[in-house]
Amino acid sequence: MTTVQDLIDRLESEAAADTDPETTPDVGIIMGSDSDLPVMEGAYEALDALGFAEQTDFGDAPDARFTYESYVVSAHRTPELMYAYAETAGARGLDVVIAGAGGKSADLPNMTASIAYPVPVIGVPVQEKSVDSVIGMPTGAPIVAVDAGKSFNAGLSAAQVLAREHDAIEERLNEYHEGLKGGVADVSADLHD
Ligand code: RP5
Repeated sequence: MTTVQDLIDRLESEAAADTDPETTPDVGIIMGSDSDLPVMEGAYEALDALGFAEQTDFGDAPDARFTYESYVVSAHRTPELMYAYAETAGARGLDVVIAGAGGKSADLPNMTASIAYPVPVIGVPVQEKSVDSVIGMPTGAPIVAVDAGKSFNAGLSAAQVLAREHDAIEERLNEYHEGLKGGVADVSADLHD
């Protein structure tokens, strides 16, 4: 059985290893509970649509040039794991973290943002009642967040962060936007048929 300490040890050893950044995940997706998964799946869908692939083995040659990883990390049940994940995010090569949590005490995104700083964290309130907890940060402790349940947008935003450094992602985002425009134009044209 994997223990929380096993996961912390793994994160810390990955952070200490001098791993080729080309072989480490670019985006981290974390959520407070596996019950958040149905809402968080939108982030996976967005990244998959942009050509990212899930990477399960840190440091192994990934199937795709751009990859993401995912973990369940609870701010309240496993605060030490949350701390380790956030603190090692930059050293493990993550460029951006998407963090989702639900309930009224949705603290995983905001605490991760504080600890992982300056790695940007995109918060996803899993429910409407989670919005204030995710976005209610004091001055000087920023978080970027999407609306309740909009994890697909979080995936797009994560890709935008990477697109500043990688032309290939910018091209994929541009194609996605062209597709969106085409979809609106088609629907509009249908109204006039
Ligand atoms: C939050 O508590 C989680 O993000 C989840 O949305 C909520 C409920 O968790 P479970 O009781 O379903 O595991 O921290």
